[in-house]
Amino acid sequence: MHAAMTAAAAGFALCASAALAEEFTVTMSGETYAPDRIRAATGDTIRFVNDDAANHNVFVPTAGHALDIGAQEPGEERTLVLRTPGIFQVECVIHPHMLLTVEVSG
Ligand SMILES: [Cu+2]
Repeated sequence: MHAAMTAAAAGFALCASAALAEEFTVTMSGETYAPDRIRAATGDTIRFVNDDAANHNVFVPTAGHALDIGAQEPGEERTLVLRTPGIFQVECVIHPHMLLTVEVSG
């Protein structure tokens, strides 16, 4: 009885956190990420939309968050799920002046 109640409570917690997950949209336009700073929580997602005529990229050099999605062509969208708390920097390797700071709370 007690075990069953615990399982039910855990199931509810999972559903609640999924329902609360947020999606942030970052536009790559004019060789900038907009917005250039995001405060999110684990489980949230960032949707990168390339609105430029040039290829862009999502590259994260920060240890523990490292990522490189390769070339993202004009019109393409990529989604990043935030699974690890911390602060990391996103850069475009093609245009190193494109910077985005992401803060992920636990
Ligand atoms: Cu770029």
